[in-house]
Amino acid sequence: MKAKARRRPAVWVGGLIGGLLTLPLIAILFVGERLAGLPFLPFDFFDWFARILPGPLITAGIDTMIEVILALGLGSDLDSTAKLAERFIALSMFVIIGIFAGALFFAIMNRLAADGRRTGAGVFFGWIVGLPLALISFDINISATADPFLRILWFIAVFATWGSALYWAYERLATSVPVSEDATASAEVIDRRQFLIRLGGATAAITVVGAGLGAVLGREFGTSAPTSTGEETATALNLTDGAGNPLPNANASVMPAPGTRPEYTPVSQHYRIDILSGGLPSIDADTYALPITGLVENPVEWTLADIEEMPSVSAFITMSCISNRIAGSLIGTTKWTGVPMQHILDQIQPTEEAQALRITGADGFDEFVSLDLIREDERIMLCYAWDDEPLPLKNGFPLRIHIPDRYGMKQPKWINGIEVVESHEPGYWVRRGWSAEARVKATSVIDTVASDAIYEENGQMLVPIGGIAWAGDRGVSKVEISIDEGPWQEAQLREPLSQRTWVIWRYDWPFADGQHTFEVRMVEEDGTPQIEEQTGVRPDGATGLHSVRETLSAPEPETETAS
Ligand SMILES: Nc1nc2c(c(=O)[nH]1)N[C@H]1C(S)=C(S)[C@@H](COP(=O)(O)O)O[C@H]1N2
Ligand SMILES: [Mo]
Repeated sequence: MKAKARRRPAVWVGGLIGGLLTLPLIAILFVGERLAGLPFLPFDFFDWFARILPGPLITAGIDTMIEVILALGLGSDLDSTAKLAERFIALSMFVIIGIFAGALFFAIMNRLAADGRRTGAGVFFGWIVGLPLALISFDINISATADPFLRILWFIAVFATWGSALYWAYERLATSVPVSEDATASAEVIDRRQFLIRLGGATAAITVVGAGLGAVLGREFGTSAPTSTGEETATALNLTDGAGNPLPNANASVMPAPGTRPEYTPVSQHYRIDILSGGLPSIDADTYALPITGLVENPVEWTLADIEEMPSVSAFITMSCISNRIAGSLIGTTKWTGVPMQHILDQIQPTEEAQALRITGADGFDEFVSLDLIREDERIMLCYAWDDEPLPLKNGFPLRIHIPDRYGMKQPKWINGIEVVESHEPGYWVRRGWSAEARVKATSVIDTVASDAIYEENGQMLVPIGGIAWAGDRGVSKVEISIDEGPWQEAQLREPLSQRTWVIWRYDWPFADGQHTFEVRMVEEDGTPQIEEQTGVRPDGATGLHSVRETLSAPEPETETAS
């Protein structure tokens, strides 16, 4: 006697179901992240994938996404749009994995299970899919706060559930419905369609509830945006530092165009980038000690008080992330105070074989700095204060290093140890394919075309245009603006806070009504022009010119209008 009639559901139906079931899986992983600091696998997978792919490919993918998001009017500023794009790609990739896995499962089951049930096949398959994802997560995720044991249990549970649901759906479709003898093919089709609709509804419901729950549980993923307090924004005319002391260029004659970013970034608004997506390291200032070990005559372990008693230097410094896009917000300027690293070398006395420092952060980050570089450059400092205050926790309390002319990735925060070593090796991001040198690329940005500050001079209407230009410690000799692809016009340069900060530029354009394109470029102090060719941030930092489009119209003459 034959068992119940079985069908072989199509492989594409398996793909559909695999994809559908992955949506609630994502939602549940999201809730786990928010509630218990468990890893969010889609982002772990994306990070891993992004690192094994050739850099330009992934950058091109993200740039395309950004263009789509901007074109749809869904993004505001470029950095949050880039994050949005990354996350969207990450989630899509995860769903695609689910689709392939579902199709594969149905194909396998169609071969194996023609003669009946294979209980446990779903759970087993779920684990097979989950295992590489879990391994990737353990390798790459340093932000999850949950205990590793809990993580393992979590992965076992969620993938068993996902696999079981897949198996259940397969069985449901493979087993004939108890319809009458004369059941027609069309009855089957209707039954299958209804099943898929109900499954779609159920997965959608779980996904929405899970995502909603995750959202209200309120932990923010990833590198947090700078926190801005409304009052501090939107004026470049801050002539004092955070403590109210006049800035060194307070008397500079060139004033920023209205709408230019603050020349001195309020510390609370300074960008933050690091490998931590969850909480910040917990560091106790009273018990903190910095060990400097390895190839030294005089190993030390200094408290913060020891370090603060040493000779110190202060400098106004602009720092940027290597992943700052053209005109991005991952750049800021403040006053750094610390101990010259040359002084520290004098104290510890590296041995003959010593070549480099390996500096580690409390988050597991590390970078190498060559001793030759320190000996050549007295400006390299072990920094303990920003804006005359101890470093904010998010910006590296209690100690971080400053290396002029290098992107942030070469400059560890939360320093908890320095080892003097024999060779200069690739640091955290260099091992992951980013530039070994990480020398800052020259950049210039239009912050404002101040259409609300149009003014008249000698019968000519002028619109102030302004922004920043920066080339690490290499200085800015010229900034030029081109309007509607016309000839390059030289802008005025405001005296900078220091050789290591950005320069505020300004150009007052005798404008014409209508829509215009504005483009900016700069020249370094030694005459080197800014690189005009567009390249993405990976692996060496972005190049290319910034341009904006703006529509201008002359203000109504002499009528006071409220705005
Ligand atoms: N310990 C540690 N230091 C770090 C990082 C990190 O992830 N961990 N990120 C680096 C990168 S990529 C940048 S751009 C700067 C950012 O410093 P900020 O967050 O204070 O702006 O820190 C650098 N130092
Ligand atoms: Mo960075």
